[in-house]
Amino acid sequence: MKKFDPSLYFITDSTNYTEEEFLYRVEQALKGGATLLQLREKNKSTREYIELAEKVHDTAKRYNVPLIIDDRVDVALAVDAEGVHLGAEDMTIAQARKILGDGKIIGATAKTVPWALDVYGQGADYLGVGAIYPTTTKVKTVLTSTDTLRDICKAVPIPVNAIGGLNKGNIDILAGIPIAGICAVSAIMKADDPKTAVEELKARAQELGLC
Ligand code: TZP
Ligand code: MG
Repeated sequence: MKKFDPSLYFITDSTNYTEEEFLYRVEQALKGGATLLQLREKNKSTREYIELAEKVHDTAKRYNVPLIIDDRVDVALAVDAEGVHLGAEDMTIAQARKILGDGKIIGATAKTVPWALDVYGQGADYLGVGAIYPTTTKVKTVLTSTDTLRDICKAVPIPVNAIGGLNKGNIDILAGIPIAGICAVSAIMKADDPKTAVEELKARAQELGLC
């Protein structure tokens, strides 16, 4: 499967949740209309990552939403996930493409135009660009300006998603930039009700013509 809709890209963070609560929240977000799902685990063993990915993949399949695995091509292969997301410290996009073939989605982080052109040239299917705003999510990142985001959108023909500190109250800053969608972790993961959070974020993004 290669066709995917990045418009409301939900990226998980299981920190501080029991597995049961985490899986419930993921499912609620899918019910709310998340169009793409990324399992993002930074502290699990390989085996734990695979076990959780299997469960999340079972849920995602019931909603027909592709599952992207953060950082780990081996974990993606082990659970036959639909794709991976790779950053500057991970395997290169070219290496991942060689292993995964053309059928899998490969997403890349990019924070500058040259970087975006490089990963696009290596075969990336979409880009995540940010952080647009400071974020409280466990991440080593610097801010990316909306001018750079716009330049990246214009430089590559693949979908570009904005990421970093985004929520329904601040995505108006993205209006007029030809992004394909928005990524959110905490706005959904930490919401009282992840289903409503996705519905509201999606409605606001649509209102602003962002997706
Ligand atoms: N890459 C850039 S910012 C970020 C990642 C993974 C974290 C986004 O999380 P949040 O909670 O939506 O700010
Ligand atoms: Mg990574």
